[in-house]
Amino acid sequence: MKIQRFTAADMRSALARVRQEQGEQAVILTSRRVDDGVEIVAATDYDVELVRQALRGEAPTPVAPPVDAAPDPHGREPALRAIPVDPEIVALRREIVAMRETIERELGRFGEERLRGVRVRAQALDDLARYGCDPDLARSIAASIPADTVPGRSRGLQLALLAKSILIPTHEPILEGGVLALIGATGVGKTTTAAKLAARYAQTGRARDVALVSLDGSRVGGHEQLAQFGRQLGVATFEADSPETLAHLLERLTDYPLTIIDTPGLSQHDRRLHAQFNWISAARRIRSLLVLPANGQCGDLFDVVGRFRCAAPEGAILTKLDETARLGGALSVVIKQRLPLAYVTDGQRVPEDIHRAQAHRLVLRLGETAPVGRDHDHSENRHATA
Ligand SMILES: Nc1nc2c(ncn2[C@@H]2O[C@H](COP(=O)(O)OP(=O)(O)O)[C@@H](O)[C@H]2O)c(=O)[nH]1
Ligand SMILES: [Mg+2]
Repeated sequence: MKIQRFTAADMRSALARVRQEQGEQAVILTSRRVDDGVEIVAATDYDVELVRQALRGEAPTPVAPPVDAAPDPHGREPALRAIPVDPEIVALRREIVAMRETIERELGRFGEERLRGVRVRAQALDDLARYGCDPDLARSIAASIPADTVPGRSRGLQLALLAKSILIPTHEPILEGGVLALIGATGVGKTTTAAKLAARYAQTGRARDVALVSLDGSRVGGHEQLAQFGRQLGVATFEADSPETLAHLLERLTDYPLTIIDTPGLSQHDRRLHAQFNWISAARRIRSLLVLPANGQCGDLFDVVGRFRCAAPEGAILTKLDETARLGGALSVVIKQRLPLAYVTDGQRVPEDIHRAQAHRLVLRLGETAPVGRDHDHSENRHATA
């Protein structure tokens, strides 16, 4: 069973987070008001038989403690007894899930209609949709625009609100040194970004202070791609094909202030490596950054973030900004998943096309690259770019 604690400003956002992270089968164990909103404890992957026993008052068969159960500050046991398991109750729960979805959808629609009653908010909803922003995020931004805002100011305000919600790490991750792994799906730009980061680090000091490690031996030419970048940059490149060789290699590389690990993408084959990667990270601290393509579909990106949550990435890198006109989708994902955005990349050149993420630049880019809306007053736009 996987038990997690979620906090959010209100019940709707808390439920949305539960659903995003634990899926439709999640069961709410407890909910309560806390200082800054509401807190929900929810469970998924629970053992139906164990719960049945608990409901019948029998001593449950011993099982390993849930590894990722959220620690309860009050030392309470998770409220197992609150989980309904009778088939009828299960059916009922499914209905409740469906009802909850309908209510949330209706609330969303209702909220949107109400927001649309105010011109500047309607404009914000349209603009944010054009940028590719997630509708939930768009509504919460539109709702934060005061109703009496002068129309000419609404676009600036909406971008400022969006910029404020992008988390940017205060320290540049590579400058903290240590072992940094780039994780993410295949083809998103991990290898290229690893080379860009190594080159960027070398620019601040010496090329021999950074090592590159390739774990991508499963693909023909996988190691070679990184090795080629290494040769161009004068950066030492190493390979590891198993968790054991990686652990051994990292021992040898402790003298390097920074080691960047390039990982293969997600696939059936890599799943084992991924699991063992977690194990190694316990032995020597490997931090990770999740690489997400800015031109990806919002839903796919949410999925990827969910799948890599077990590696606990400390932040994200958005790649391929140059390949999208709707950057709002990817930005919505990092905002809603509270992933600090460390870097962005906007081209294939190494190392020129990598930059530290800057919230205001990103939101300005939204306006510049988005397709032009049909029913808008663009006097403000002209004014802004004049
Ligand atoms: N346009 C553009 N292409 C990129 C960017 N980053 C990487 N690429 C390209 O995307 C392709 C896949 O990159 P690669 O680093 O091999 O991805 P990996 O499979 O995640 O390691 C390569 O052709 C890269 O040159 C970027 O910021 N913009
Ligand atoms: Mg690669």
